[in-house]
Formats: sequence, C-alpha cells, structure tokens
Amino acid sequence: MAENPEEFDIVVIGAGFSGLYALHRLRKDYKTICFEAGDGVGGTWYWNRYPGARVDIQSVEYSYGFDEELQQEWKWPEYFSAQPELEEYANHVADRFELRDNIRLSNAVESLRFDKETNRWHVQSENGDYVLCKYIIAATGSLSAPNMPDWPGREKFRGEIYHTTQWPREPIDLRNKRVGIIGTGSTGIQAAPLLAEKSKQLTVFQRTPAFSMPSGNRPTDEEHERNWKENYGERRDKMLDTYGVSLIEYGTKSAHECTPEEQHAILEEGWTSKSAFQMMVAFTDVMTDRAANEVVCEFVRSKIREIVDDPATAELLCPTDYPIGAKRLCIDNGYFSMFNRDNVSLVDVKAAPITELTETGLKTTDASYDLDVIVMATGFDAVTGALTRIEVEGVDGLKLRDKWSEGPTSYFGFMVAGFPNLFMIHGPLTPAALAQMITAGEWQVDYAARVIDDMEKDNYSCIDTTEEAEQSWADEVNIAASHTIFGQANSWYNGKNIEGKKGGFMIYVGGFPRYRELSENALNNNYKGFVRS
Ligand code: NA7
Repeated sequence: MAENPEEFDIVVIGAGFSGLYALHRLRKDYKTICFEAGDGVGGTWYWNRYPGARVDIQSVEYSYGFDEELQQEWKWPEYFSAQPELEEYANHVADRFELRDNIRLSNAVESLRFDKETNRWHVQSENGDYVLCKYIIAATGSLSAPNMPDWPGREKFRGEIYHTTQWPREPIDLRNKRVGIIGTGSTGIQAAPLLAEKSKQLTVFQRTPAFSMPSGNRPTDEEHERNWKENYGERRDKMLDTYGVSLIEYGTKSAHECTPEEQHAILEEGWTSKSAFQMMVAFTDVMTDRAANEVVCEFVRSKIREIVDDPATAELLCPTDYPIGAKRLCIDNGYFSMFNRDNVSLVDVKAAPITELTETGLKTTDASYDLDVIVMATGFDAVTGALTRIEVEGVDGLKLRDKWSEGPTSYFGFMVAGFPNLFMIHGPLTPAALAQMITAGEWQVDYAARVIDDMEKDNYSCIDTTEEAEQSWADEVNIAASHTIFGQANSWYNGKNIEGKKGGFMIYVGGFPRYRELSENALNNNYKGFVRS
C-alpha cells in the first residue's frame, strides 16, 4: 500500500451512465475522482458489445435529461439503440462535459475500508492507487458482475469461449464454425439471431424458455424526434411519474372484465404496438393476478406456435411454469423465427443439464455436442455482485459480504447500516431495472448530492443508517412484492439464477414514484432513518 494517500472528497466507483453523471454533478463543488474497471466509459454499454446488444427501452427515454442542450443536439438513429450508439453517447458525454481527467480507467477498486476515527474511506485500487475520501458513490451497476457457471473441463476445450459481457472489440469470424450459445435471457435472445446468420451452425442450449415480444425497432423518423425534442421537459417529468418509461399504454381494464375477443384484440394491439413491455401492462392486473397473467402467457405461446414451423421446437420454446414478466420480459428482433433456419437447433438443458466441457464441445447428461465456439449468455450475479466482489469493510471490521451473506439489506437501496458515507446508486432494494436505469440513476445521484450538500452545509462528518431503518425498508419491499406475482419465477430479481445465492426479492416493485416519495420524505422529515454526527 502506498504510504502517502491522495485525498479526495468523493470517490465514484464506475464510469457507467450513473457514474458519469455523478462525476459531472459533484465535481463542481467537490474534489472528485472516478475509478473504472474497463478501459473505456459506458459501463453496461462498454462491456456488453456482443452481436445484437441493444437497449430494450426507447432511446428518447433511455438517455440523460440533465442537460437540455445535450438532449436537443443528440440524434438517435434508431428507436432502440444498439450498443455502439450507446457507447458513443457515453464517450460524447465524457468529452462534452470534460470528465476524462477525473476518470482512472482500467483501474478497478479492490478494497474499501472505513476509518471511524477520521470518518474517511481508504480506497485501494487494482493499479495500486491509494486514496482517502469522505464519501463513496458506488455506481457499480446492477448487472455488471458476470455469472460464469463453473462446469468442469473448461480448460480442456480447444475452441473459443466468450461470455457475452466480455465480448472482444474486434469482430469474431464465425464463418464455418459450429457455435453453441448457453442462456436464453434478454442477452441470448438478442445475440442468437445474429450468431445464426454468421455461423455455420447454431445450437441454443435452453434451461428456461423465455417470454419475448418483438421490439418494433426501426429507424428514427423526424416527426418522432421533433415531437420529443419540442416537449422534452414535460416528457421527462412524466417519465419520473412512471417507471421512467412513458412510451407505453397502461391498460385500463382487468383481464377479467374483458370477453375473450376483447382480450385478444388488446393483446394483438400490444404485440404489434412497437412499444416494448406492452404485454406486461396490457391489463391492469397482469402483474398482480396469476389468472390474468395466464391470459397474456397463452397469447404469447400462441404467437410462438404461429411463428415457429416445427411443432416440437415451438412447444419447447413455450414457457409454461412461471408468469410472464416475473423474469424480465425479453424484447427481440427475430428470435423465434430464427428457429425456422436450417442451421439452428434447440437443446433442452433443463431435462438434461450440461455436465462438463470437453476438448471438442460440451456434454449434457444425455448427449455430447461438438462445437468450435461456446457463447455464455448466462447472465449476472446481479444487484449485489458488483459490490460484494470488492472487499468492503465498514465500522468495527464489519464486512459487507458477511453482512449480506443471508441476502442484501439497505435503506432505500441507498445506504447500508455500518457503512457510513457510502451511497449506492441502483443498490439492492431499489427499483433497479424495473425503472428506466438512466433516468432513475440521475434521480438517485441528485438524491446523494443533496445528502452530501446538507452534510457539508450543516458541518456533519458522518452519516449512517440503522438496522431498524433497514428493517422498515425491507418490510416495504416485501409488502410491495407480496402484492405481485414477481416472486413466482427464479430470476436475477431474486438471486435464484445463481446457485447458492441467498436472500429474497432484491428489487423494489412498489413503483419508482413511491420510491422517490418515500426516499424524499425521509430527508424532509429530519433525515428519518439516518443518523448524522
Ligand atoms: P438472464 O436474464 O439472467 O439470463 C441468463 C440465461 O442463462 C438464462 O436463460 C439462464 O437460465 C441461463 N443460465 C444461467 N446459468 C445456466 C446454467 N448453469 N445452465 C444453463 N443455463 C444457464 O441474463 P441476461 O444477460 O440474458 O439478461 C440480464 C438483463 O440484462 C436483462 O434482464 C435485461 O435487464 C438486460 P435460467 O433462466 O436461469 O434457467
């Protein structure tokens, strides 16, 4: 450890969209530095450069609202931007607001230790940087720590293995190659159609079939762009009153109030609406009533059967044992129709799980598959993974990893008791990806900035939360989840995608407006649930 630490007011961890905004927002008033693991900015949109990577929220919404000139000048070429546009946008923001001098790239934070005598965090990074700071903003992302199932034999495989989160910058030549893709979540579903086009043969290894609807992506038309740019202020306000997504028609009727014909008409319109996620809100009770949800499930299954020629493949692609939306609804560009290609096949690895990688491919409990390339689209150790992979030590030697060993605790997903002056953006028990991440992230950064400004104005040196406050927030989170059917699937929302991961539902489903209201009320109510000294 270096002997003479550098001193900062604030360390931001992560130069993704929230981290970049945090740096911009805070460095005017505070000496701020940002550490980033990657060699470029953009977070999710830096790492996830696999073929087909594309945002599943319309770009006019999935973009920053903090700067009017930026949102007026920037042009999104498509309704749902692909990764290169999003990465370019992140780079543009870093340049436009001159953030680069305050970002240390390829320099992941390895450990954080709080010293309660001085109320300073000791930050140690991969490159040996040693920094002291008063506040930490952990903008580490909810989907940044890759999940790599550790099948034996990996070192034996003579072909190439790629995880979708670590896709090389240079295009990979897949011509004449037999490719296997493991995982059929949002990522696998986006990547597979492009891999099928580029490779000799694609085998899709599916453990759980996914509900997916067409994205309706298309080039941006001028009228759409003008309409947004003329009304951006008002539109951003409206987004804050929803889930950060206003381009969606919220159904006004329960599925039970509609005749089968009306149900069908509403769902058909939703399917072709070109508004992603429409199926989840087609009726008022899709996410709260299993029978209403089943109406939507059956409609999507009927679409799969219509699109996929081979009946056995179609049946295998139909999800039957969890409600639609309880795992994130996937948004695709030709996923189901891809199975009509001669060079694509589907393997059920729920019935016969993968057991090992071999020299020539992989084995399941009932067959061997010869492959030249294996693509792991196996998702993330979501929400908590990015922070628990850092050594975080709070007061009295308390380790975050130990504190969260039975599942994450937090107050508003913002602070964890025993870890003073550390603020999380999109932390566990926030709405996270159930609200639109850029807009919700900006709001959370502003919230952290307000707390820091108040601390400095009122001459405090330490802010913490309490276990009681964490419990009260856990109760709110659990009550909100209990009114929905979100818990009825194994997914990254509840950590059940990772073997052995403990804890319950990690996302607040009470809605972003209520989340904002409760978080703000706490500050307005004399920092209820926080302790300042
Ligand atoms: P997801 O949605 O967690 O999907 C991961 C996929 O990988 C999913 O189909 C998993 O099956 C599969 N998986 C994971 N581990 C295994 C093993 N051991 N064997 C076979 N299959 C496995 O991650 P994504 O990257 O697709 O999407 C994450 C988010 O990014 C998405 O929600 C959007 O918000 C953007 P499972 O379903 O667990 O049975």
